[in-house]
Amino acid sequence: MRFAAPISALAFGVVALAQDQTIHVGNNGTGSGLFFSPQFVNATANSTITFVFDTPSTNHTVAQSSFAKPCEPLANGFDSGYTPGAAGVAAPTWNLTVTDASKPIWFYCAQPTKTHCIAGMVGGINVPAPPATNDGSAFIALATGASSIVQPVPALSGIGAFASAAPSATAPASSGSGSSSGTSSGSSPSSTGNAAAAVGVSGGFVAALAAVFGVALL
Ligand SMILES: *[C@@H]1O[C@H](CO)[C@@H](O)[C@H](O)[C@H]1NC(C)=O
Ligand SMILES: *[C@@H]1O[C@H](CO)[C@@H](O)[C@H](O)[C@H]1NC(C)=O
Ligand SMILES: *[C@@H]1O[C@H](CO)[C@@H](O)[C@H](O)[C@H]1NC(C)=O
Ligand SMILES: *[C@@H]1O[C@H](CO)[C@@H](O)[C@H](O)[C@H]1NC(C)=O
Ligand SMILES: *[C@@H]1O[C@H](CO)[C@@H](O)[C@H](O)[C@H]1NC(C)=O
Ligand SMILES: [Cu+2]
Repeated sequence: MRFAAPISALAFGVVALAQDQTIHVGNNGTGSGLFFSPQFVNATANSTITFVFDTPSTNHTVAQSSFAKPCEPLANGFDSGYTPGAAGVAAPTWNLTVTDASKPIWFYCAQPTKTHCIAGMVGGINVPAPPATNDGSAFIALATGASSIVQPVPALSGIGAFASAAPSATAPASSGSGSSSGTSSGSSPSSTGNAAAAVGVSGGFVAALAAVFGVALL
């Protein structure tokens, strides 16, 4: 599963130019607020939305809802789980892949402190263009008119979209080939050290190959 996803994403990117996009959560890098930025995006099937929980953040979620009940989880919907980010640490990201671009995907932040959803911290993917009874501004109006926020249960899989891993500031550990750059630049300082040491010995090329192979087996 983890092996197949990057390969198909790569293939799609080359063949059909999937437009991957970024939505900032709670802090767009220059200022913080109870918002998703941009709030609405159009996304093709198989493209990925990267939610960036910019730090310092105030502990947000990305939870799927219905249009009618913006501050309540949709049955079988996705939820990133609460993702706090302290000042000075790398921003966690969460990669959501769209599988069905034919229907709107609505989401909200479930944080009860300061009632983020009711403050308008909601967003959507492939929402109807205005004016429509279920366009983005109608969704925001329903959210700000909600009387309570219902807590979701973290779930990678949703309706029309899924994630392969929980939010993280580093790429998840790889179990296959094809992601050696992510592994070496990510959370493996000890294997980077081994590879550097191996290059120093005579016959370093073979040793380096062994080191790379060892990294791939992690
Ligand atoms: C980021 O958020 C701040 C605070 O809400 C706002 O003033 C600023 O215009 C935003 N910048 C961008 C690029 O969206
Ligand atoms: C999405 O596409 C529709 C139809 O082309 C367009 O009206 C709408 O403005 C687009 N929304 C965004 C957020 O780009
Ligand atoms: C998305 O990927 C799946 C699996 O690779 C493929 O069957 C489908 O045709 C793709 N959808 C689009 C719109 O390219
Ligand atoms: C994040 O918010 C949730 C819900 O309010 C809370 O249960 C959790 O303790 C918070 N985590 C941090 C690190 O503040
Ligand atoms: C999300 O995708 C980006 C770009 O491919 C990657 O750098 C990041 O590690 C991914 N995040 C997670 C949690 O997988
Ligand atoms: Cu929030």
